[in-house]
Amino acid sequence: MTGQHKGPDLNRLIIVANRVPNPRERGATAGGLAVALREAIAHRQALWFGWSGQTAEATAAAPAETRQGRLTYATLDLGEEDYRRYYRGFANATLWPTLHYRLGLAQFSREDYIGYRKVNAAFAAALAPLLRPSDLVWAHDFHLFPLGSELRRQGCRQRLGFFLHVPFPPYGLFSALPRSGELITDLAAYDVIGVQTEDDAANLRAALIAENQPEAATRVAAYPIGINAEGFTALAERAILGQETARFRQSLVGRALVIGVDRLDYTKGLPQRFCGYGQLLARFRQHLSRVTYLQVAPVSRGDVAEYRSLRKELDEWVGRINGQQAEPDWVPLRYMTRAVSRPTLAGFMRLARVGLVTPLRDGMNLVAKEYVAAQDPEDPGALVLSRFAGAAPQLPGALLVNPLDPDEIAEALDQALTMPREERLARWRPMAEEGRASGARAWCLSFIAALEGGG
Ligand code: GDG
Repeated sequence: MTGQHKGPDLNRLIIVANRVPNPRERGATAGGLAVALREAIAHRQALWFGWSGQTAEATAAAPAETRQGRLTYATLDLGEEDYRRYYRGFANATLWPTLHYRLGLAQFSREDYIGYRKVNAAFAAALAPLLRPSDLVWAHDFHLFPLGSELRRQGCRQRLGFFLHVPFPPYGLFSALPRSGELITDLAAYDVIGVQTEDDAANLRAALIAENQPEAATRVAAYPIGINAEGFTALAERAILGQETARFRQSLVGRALVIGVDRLDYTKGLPQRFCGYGQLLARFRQHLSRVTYLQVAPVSRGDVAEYRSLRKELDEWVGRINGQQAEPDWVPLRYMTRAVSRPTLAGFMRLARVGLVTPLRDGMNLVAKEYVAAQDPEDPGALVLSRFAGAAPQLPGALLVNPLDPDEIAEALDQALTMPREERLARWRPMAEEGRASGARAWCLSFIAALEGGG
């Protein structure tokens, strides 16, 4: 990175993503993507294109545009039927579980698949007229596998990039999905095909080769996403002095805090994690009444059946653990399904002795990186991390666990809670350095450099 930006000479960047952040809401509930992209594109002309988050009778043919400085947002409302088939159906109930290695949870319906392709074609038809010849197009995530080939069908000759935020499983698993060959072939329309980790890259290359796209396989590379670590550290430093963190700290009355922050999703391993915490209290009795675990789990995709049953299961776990272990003056597990503001989250993470991040599979997992960035450099906490998070190879100081094994989680929690300060420092320092060096901006710039043909 040179640190210089040439402003007007830079090619305009077109970000295409299922959801476009609302320009007026600066992020109480911002997801991983919005968090990572915002400042990284601050010095370019950019167009952010995608679904408005609203439904209408029929999918709009032309987008509504809002300008904010150099950034234009262009959004389409989705027709009710398209929303059900494309978003709730094929994207969330078919592709999401499959890409997270959960074939048993995947539903397949031919109508949903057709709806998914139809919305990708509608996005391409609405976007193509807005494109200038030198634009760079960067499509995000599993909602948009076919977008590149649909843009080519519209006659677009721009450089097209695709980044998959979630894992890509081994071909043997992915190919069990009906029509998976078409989806893999669609990816060959992109000039740059990015994934989070080397494992994902190897899986996707093998899939492209198996589907007779060996040349496209050479365009696959890993671009591990990062966060704005300095920004998050500053947020945590400010928040720790604020009223909300002070109130929360008081409520802990000196007990060690374990924190978990995840969208309420079955990939995040929450039942196993709660069970692991229950095992900690049952097996390592010295922690009784000395530890509090706060799990923030804002509800997502509440209209998909698996998410509703997960919520019920977690309610039961919380009731069981607190019912069995609580004292009149101690609630071992505090659980909230409301989102909290980002500064509040940063303050709570800084306060926590342990960050507990145990997804069953995760493309990257930004929470693990946020936890590291939020720590006090004089007295950092310890991170317990799933070995199946894409972030694991980048966070060697974490205590890695198999998230399916509650006993292993309990043992790691005990180790983290009793870890001497010297060891916490030695584990944390290199992770914090790595987090600053490979942040959101570096991630964006390296992908864009590849898209420009220079990377
Ligand atoms: C996908 C991939 C990949 C969560 N609760 C609250 C809140 N959050 C924020 C976190 C973090 C973000 O949401 C979640 O990011 P993750 O990376 O953990 O997970 P996904 O949403 O599944 O994201 C993932 C990511 O894309 C980027 O490529 O890492 O693997 O699945 O920033 O802090 N933020 C606020 N309140 C909450 O209650 N403010």
